[in-house]
Amino acid sequence: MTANSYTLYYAPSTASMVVHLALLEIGAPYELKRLDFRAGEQRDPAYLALNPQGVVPTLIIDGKPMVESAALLMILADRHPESHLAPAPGTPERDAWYQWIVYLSNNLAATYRFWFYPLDLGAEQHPPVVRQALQRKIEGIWDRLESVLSVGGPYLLGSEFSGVDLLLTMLMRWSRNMPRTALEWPSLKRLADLVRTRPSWKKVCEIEGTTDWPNYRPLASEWTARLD
Ligand SMILES: N[C@@H](CCC(=O)N[C@@H](CS)C(=O)NCC(=O)O)C(=O)O
Repeated sequence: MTANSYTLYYAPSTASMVVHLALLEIGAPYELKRLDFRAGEQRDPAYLALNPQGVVPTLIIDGKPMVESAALLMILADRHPESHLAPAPGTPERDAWYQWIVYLSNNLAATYRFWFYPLDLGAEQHPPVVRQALQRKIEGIWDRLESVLSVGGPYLLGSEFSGVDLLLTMLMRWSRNMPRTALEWPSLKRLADLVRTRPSWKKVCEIEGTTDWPNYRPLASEWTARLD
């Protein structure tokens, strides 16, 4: 086994996307293993041995399975400082980088999990009151980010792109079938437009076979939780 050997277990359009994007930004060789969610491959015992929660991503780093998309982004940034996915350690920019990764992961990603997986809250479908509460929470996060980015953008750390912008853009993309997509917030749209012009974004869409996300406005009748 050589140093920097990476195998990413992924499913298109999911939390594995940010890890895939980071690997592409780094330019390190990696192997991909796609899981078919419809076939329930994430609950296969062999996969559960790697990732007991039965979710993606799992990144095998030099033979060791590691999980949690935000942690994997931080680990990859540390292992490849030359990729500038993170500012230098010990700087105020690095402090802000940690802050935003944890904010996005704890607030936005965690709320999305409930939005997309009603069974986590014990129901096949959310009652309208829960659905509206989750939508309000997500939109409140867009409001907060918009106020930060409108004065301090275009990126989350200001003028410099970093890996946290990959995380944010992936999470914004998940709103594309919601009543209001994150692209309705102008400074968020500006950030996403910048990230979507990066070669890593184009490449990830090509490899995973996902669409970029158009300015799609669903009809109210289509307001269903959909991952793809
Ligand atoms: N906190 C985890 C969440 C991972 C997660 O929920 N992944 C979803 C896709 S976005 C998944 O694998 N779902 C399959 C399932 O729950 O059956 C992370 O960020 O890595």
